[in-house]
Amino acid sequence: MIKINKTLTLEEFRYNDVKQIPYATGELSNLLRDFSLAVKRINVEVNKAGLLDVLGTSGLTNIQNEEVMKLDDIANTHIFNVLSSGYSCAGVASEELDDIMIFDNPANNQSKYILLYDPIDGSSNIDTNVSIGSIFSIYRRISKPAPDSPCTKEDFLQPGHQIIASGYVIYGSSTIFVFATKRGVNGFTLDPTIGEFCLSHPNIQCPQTGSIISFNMANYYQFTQPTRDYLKKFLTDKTTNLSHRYIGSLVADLHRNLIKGGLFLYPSTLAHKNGKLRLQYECNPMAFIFQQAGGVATTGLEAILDIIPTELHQRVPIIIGSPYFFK
Ligand code: AHM
Repeated sequence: MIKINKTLTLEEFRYNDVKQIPYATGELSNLLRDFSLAVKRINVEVNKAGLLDVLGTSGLTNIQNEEVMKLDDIANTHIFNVLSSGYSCAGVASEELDDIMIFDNPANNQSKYILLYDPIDGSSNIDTNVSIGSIFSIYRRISKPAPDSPCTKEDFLQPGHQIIASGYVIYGSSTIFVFATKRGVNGFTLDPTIGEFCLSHPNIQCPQTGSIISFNMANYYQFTQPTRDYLKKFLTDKTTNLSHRYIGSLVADLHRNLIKGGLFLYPSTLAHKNGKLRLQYECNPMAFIFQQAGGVATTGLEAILDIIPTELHQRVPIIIGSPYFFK
């Protein structure tokens, strides 16, 4: 028999993992499978973006008064359609939708989970073929799962330390799906020949330190004095040998820093007093991944994962990366 190296698909990996958890029902695996199906559909649109009519703005604005790109809208619909026609979550919240969407029917009401997502992160990069991503987080409901009990707003306003699983997909030189649970962080690369995500980055650990520092340099003089002092400490230390790298797509910037080690900041600026990035759709999922991989995520004053959300689309400053930068 010809020797073929064994590569686990996402489903095989979850199946093996779930076998080791005596009380697991497989519902979380089904939800991850559903999400992976939606992102495969998004990946097809991203790959043909210049050929299809998916570039540019949709003419709409979202609740935060930001322009919605056509691909934001398309990706949002793919994720919504797959999750609302499956039975693995009771409802969703999207960065592109004003309010939560409750799948109020007896089957979905029995699900333990709800999911929040940013369908396309890094939207300003869509038209120039720069890497973009999708981000999600999954929480166990506070409301009771039962056929006549739909999920509630409260389920979506939990602090990040309650996350059951979070992850991102990066549509880059290859398409990679990374997700974290309390059992670790693993990355799967899409094999386009068979249409499956296959384990390529097992047990990801964030390096203790790193040489990459990422922030929007054009905002430097809009940062507060304490932020500038914090940065100066590293930028003037010749022993650290730092390089500045900033893509402007959170998923791409953080995927690189997670693998290579480094620091990323989107702090408070004059224009964005609370930072620009959204707690529930961007900061919490990424903070959970970094924490499970041994990294750190804070606003500068408190741990990202400890913030009690007060509204769905709330923004927070974020400093995230290798532990060395937080000593
Ligand atoms: P988006 O939700 O419109 O995609 O904005 C979020 C993006 C992040 O991916 C990225 O880290 C940040 O905005 C870049 O912002 P800036 O252009 O201000 O540096």
